[in-house]
Amino acid sequence: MTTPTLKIPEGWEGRAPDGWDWVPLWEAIEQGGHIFTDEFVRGAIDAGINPRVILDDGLFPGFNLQGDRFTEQIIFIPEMLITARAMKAGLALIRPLLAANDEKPLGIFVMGTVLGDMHDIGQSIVTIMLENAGFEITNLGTDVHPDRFIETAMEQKADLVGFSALLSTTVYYQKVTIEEFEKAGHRGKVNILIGGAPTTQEWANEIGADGWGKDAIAAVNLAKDLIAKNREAWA
Ligand code: B12
Repeated sequence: MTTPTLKIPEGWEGRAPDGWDWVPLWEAIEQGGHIFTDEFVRGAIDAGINPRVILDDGLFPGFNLQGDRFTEQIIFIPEMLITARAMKAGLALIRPLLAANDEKPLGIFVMGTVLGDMHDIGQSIVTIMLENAGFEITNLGTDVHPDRFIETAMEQKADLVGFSALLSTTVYYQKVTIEEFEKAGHRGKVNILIGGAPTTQEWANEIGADGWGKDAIAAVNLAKDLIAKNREAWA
């Protein structure tokens, strides 16, 4: 077993104002201090720090430290949950700053975490980045039944649908949800993207997804590449 340590983002000083100190935020996320996180992130925004820098240099170090401890079973669900709550308090503040302006959306995207899976930090980050890139997103949250994905895709006339899964047991529902789109006769109308730590390009190929994104940047590039393909399908 390795003892997890805080990974300090290289060169962070150059991305923050002189004298800035992220340590209180790293510790707040680590300890699950969501109220302090909210206040600190507001201060970082007021100080003019780029929201992506706040995410990478401010929010992730404490989250990743706890994530590594959770993986090593040094901490357990309650501690991880309060860290996730603090992380989400920070994400909520930077989301509007990263969101796109009111131009016509690049495409309509329905995102969610599949049935049985409660993990939503990664898909929330992908959602923010897609919004930032100009997509209109409906995020269905976690534990999403295949029927709900299908109903929402129909209502929204979605171009793209994204299924996140973090458990080796729930990736199965990525496959099931694709099958349900097929059974409902809507598979040809949407591009389906999958993601989440246990997923791979091979898994995406195997279950017939249109793409796999290893992270939020890959997800945006993929979504942009796919958008033209089925644009007229709902016409
Ligand atoms: C936080 C966390 C939790 C929190 C979730 C809180 C929340 N609101 O999300 C809580 C405490 C609730 C939790 C619970 C459980 N967890 Co958990 N959890 C984690 C942890 C530490 C971090 C996950 C995370 O947020 N990563 C950070 C984000 C940014 O990364 P990401 O999700 O991979 O997303 C990126 C990419 O994958 C991609 N992406 C993600 N989604 C999508 C979607 C699309 C469409 C695209 C294109 C891309 C994309 O882009 C994202 C951004 O770059 C991981 C371990 C780890 N260090 O990863 C374990 C982990 C995922 N959990 C695990 C387990 C076992 C569980 C539990 C079963 C524990 C238990 N005994 O009950 C429960 C399951 C509950 C359930 N039914 O879902 C295991 C899974 C093992 C496995 N392979 O199945 C892990 C790997 C820990 C471990 N090694 O043991 N967990």
